[in-house]
Amino acid sequence: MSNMMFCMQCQETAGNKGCTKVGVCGKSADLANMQDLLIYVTKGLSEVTTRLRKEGKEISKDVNHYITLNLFTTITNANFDDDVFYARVKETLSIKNDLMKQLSDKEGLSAAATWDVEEDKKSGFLATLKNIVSGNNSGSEINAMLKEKAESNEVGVLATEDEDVRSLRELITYGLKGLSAYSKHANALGYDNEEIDAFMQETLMKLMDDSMTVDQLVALTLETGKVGVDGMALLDTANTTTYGNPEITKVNIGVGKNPGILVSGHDLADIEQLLIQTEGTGVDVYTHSEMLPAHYYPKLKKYKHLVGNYGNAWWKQKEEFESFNGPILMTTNCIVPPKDSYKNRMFTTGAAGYAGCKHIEGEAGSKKDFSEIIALAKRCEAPTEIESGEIVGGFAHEQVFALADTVVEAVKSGAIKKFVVMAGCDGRATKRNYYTEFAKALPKDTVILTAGCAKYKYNKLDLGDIGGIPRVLDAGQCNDSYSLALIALKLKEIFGLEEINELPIIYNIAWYEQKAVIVLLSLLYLGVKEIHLGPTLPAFLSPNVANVLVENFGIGGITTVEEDMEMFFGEEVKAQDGEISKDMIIGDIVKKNPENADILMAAGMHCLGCPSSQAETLEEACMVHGLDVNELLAKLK
Ligand code: SF4
Ligand code: SF3
Repeated sequence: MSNMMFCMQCQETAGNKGCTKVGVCGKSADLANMQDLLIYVTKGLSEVTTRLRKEGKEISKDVNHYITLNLFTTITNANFDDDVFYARVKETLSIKNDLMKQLSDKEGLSAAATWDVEEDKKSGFLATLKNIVSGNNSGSEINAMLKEKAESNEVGVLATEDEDVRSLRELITYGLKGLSAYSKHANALGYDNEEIDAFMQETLMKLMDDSMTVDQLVALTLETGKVGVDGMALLDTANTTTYGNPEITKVNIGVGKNPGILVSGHDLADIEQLLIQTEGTGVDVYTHSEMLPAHYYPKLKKYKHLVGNYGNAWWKQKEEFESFNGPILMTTNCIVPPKDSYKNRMFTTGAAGYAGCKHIEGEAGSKKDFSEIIALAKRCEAPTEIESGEIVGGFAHEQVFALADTVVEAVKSGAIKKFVVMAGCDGRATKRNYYTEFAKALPKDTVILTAGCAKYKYNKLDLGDIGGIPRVLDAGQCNDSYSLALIALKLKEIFGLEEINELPIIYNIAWYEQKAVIVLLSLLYLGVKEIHLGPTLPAFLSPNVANVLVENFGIGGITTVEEDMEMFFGEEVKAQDGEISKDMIIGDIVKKNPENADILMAAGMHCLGCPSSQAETLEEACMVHGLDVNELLAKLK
């Protein structure tokens, strides 16, 4: 096979491990290779655990958690620390060696499962490994061997000539990585599901099985979606049991006068511990990007010093972390390689990591010590204000069910015509401005259902409400896409529909990181059709695999806002063309709706019949009549 291999990490481009795109993700080719090697040895370990289960032997929670964290550590933009990968590869091999001793049937194990045993025979690898494990570390020698292995063509799920097999393996691998994120967060709150762990491990093993046909891999892809739903349910139970059900919440986007700590990523257990440890210290806590939904949970929002959300989605962190002035704690992805100006106040924990940034240790569910971050915060200035006001969120399933009567009434009366699921990820590519423009162009009788950091493209626009129901309903993190599925299923039940696709719901999902893949697979498993993915279709989908998705599920991409409006809404949206604005001609405003004439006359424009009304804009007319254009515009809208 060629040396050009698809990158295991990158969602935006079909890059390769030695790609010139390193500037895009901030990862070196060496680091990308080591991440692939970690997946490779994790597959070997998973083959051993899967066999042990078949032999009726129990696998400990610690091993399950370890495998889950290995997967999560390699997720898009979570960990950029080479040392972490070298250490985890060695530890994974060591765990596997121990478990191998319990395995009765060692016949036909894959190369990934037997790898270090072979090396032992050839080059004394195991002897060196034993030295390392026993603390007698001659790290550079073993690291050189690992590096060599990582660069070999054997490593990587894509080590196959068949592009369809490769594409499906990649799709499933990303799905598993997303699933590992759900599991890891649930584990951190003391929730486990051995069936999910066993599935993840068995599937990792199957990804090395060259006898699996394309059809079998397609079936495995859907099964991954099914377990994805289970994983989301597990995490939802963990979050809502621990912190209560999210509720409608106004979140301050300005700043206070105290120094603050900014918490980013998705791990609620981490922010809770930080809130407990900062209480009464005079240090405030702010959320950033995907941590925003922490404000929606009763048992987190009760902390008075959780004062607001600072900034936007992950990709703007270089400017926002700079102006925050205080320490930043990254609990998961997405990390942008930090600037030197704030690198010494950026900390990581859990699966997140960055060489040169202090890592706060602690296993999932253990007590972490954040005192160093708190002490640093006390020496920092308060954050610089970059915006002010509030945003509203907290529309997870229970909160929406509580509003079900109002929502159903609005649908029945025609006040709400359609829901548009715009969940997913945000990113820096300018083509993603499509989502801002799409949200603005949506007919006013539509409601956006969102989850994930994609919301930052439109959650600060004034999109208004429909009879008190905000036009953007934020269910929470990308992890909370489960809520959107539950809301859809509830509406299906209330309206007595046969199947989910009869609902007036459009799916226009933005994607970037690997968790988006498990959201997609879960929706497919739930039978949702005609999902549109943007800004581009995943590059790793081979033409045949893309065809399977198009033919069986009606998956599509996006084009321009205008064309997509036409596609989704047809005539309806044309009727809404020419939304009233300040620069609209008075005559056109009246033509659009004759009742507008009454509003204009009541405001003092008694000259509607005069010729100038055919040439003057609303703004010009307001100037002439000494009226406030914004006030009048609001009335007309
Ligand atoms: Fe290149 Fe993307 Fe892989 Fe980074 S993640 S090395 S940008 S292909
Ligand atoms: Fe965002 Fe990374 Fe996807 Fe969790 S934080 S949604 S991109």
